[in-house]
Amino acid sequence: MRVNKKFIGLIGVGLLCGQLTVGAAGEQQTAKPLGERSAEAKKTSQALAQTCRTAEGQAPTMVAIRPGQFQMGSTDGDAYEQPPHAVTIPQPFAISRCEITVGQFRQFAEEAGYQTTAEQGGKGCYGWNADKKEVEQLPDRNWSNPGFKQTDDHPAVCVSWNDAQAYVAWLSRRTGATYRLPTEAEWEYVVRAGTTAARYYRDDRQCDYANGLGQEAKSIADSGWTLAECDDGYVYTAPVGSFGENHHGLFDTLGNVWEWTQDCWHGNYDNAPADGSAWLEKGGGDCNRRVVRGGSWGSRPLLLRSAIRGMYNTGEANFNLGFRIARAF
Ligand SMILES: [Ca+2]
Ligand SMILES: [Ca+2]
Repeated sequence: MRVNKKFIGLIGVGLLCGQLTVGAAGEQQTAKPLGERSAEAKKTSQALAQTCRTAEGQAPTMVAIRPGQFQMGSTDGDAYEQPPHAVTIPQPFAISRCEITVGQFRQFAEEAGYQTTAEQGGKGCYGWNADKKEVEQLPDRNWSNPGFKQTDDHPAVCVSWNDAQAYVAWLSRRTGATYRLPTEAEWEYVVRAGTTAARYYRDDRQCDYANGLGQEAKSIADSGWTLAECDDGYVYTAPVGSFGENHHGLFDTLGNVWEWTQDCWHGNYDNAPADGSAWLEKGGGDCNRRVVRGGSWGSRPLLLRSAIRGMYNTGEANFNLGFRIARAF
């Protein structure tokens, strides 16, 4: 694999691309949802999260994932998530440990001279209109001005699906590796990581593992909003890796920002592919809308589940929507 020396893509910690092998496909063992985090576990999380804060010239840190099987979908939510069905992921792949950050996105935007869809023609990004108490498209909002304070370590928001495609195309050119968005099945496979419960953490531990709507959001909340009983400390986005990682060492898969996937929108899983590939036009897929996953800082607990599915227009941007990336071996 060709590697641009100025821009190295890592898989795992300290391993150059192509040097990592993963095991053969097999039945994934059932894993238990994670519970209370010890002081030692928090220290490990902090060290792992540091690997997401990449230096200039370094691609986002990737985690190698073994092939395997899992049950996709759920009967906990609405018809979107049904029927639950067996999926086999036939090939190893890698996925970014964290959501793509503002710093990583800036490096792309500046180097490629790229204008996001929110910036093109003053279209803007959907955000909170405090006067109207409504979410609406605001012309001055974009990834560098989403309407709340973000550092380079916060997840990039106000990026459309088209922007995410431009990012992975640029990163692929830059590194010689093949970067892309994860498929919807890959996303759920890595997030579940062998768990079959609604979440990879215990239902009573949300604020240890996810940035969602908790008691901290009372300052912006409407009376009708459902908040978690705990306080996670972040009203809007949190720097990536601020919470506990899942069994694969991935951060913020549930919560912080919704994440784009490659798949076109289908209203349920009837005749969905069983091989982990992206489900596109086939079976009536609406490719003007793509699947988003995982819920965000603005999501009530019911939306922070491994099986939750949403959809968004490919050319629109939102202040609670970002992405993480995948990479082929
Ligand atoms: Ca929060
Ligand atoms: Ca997320």
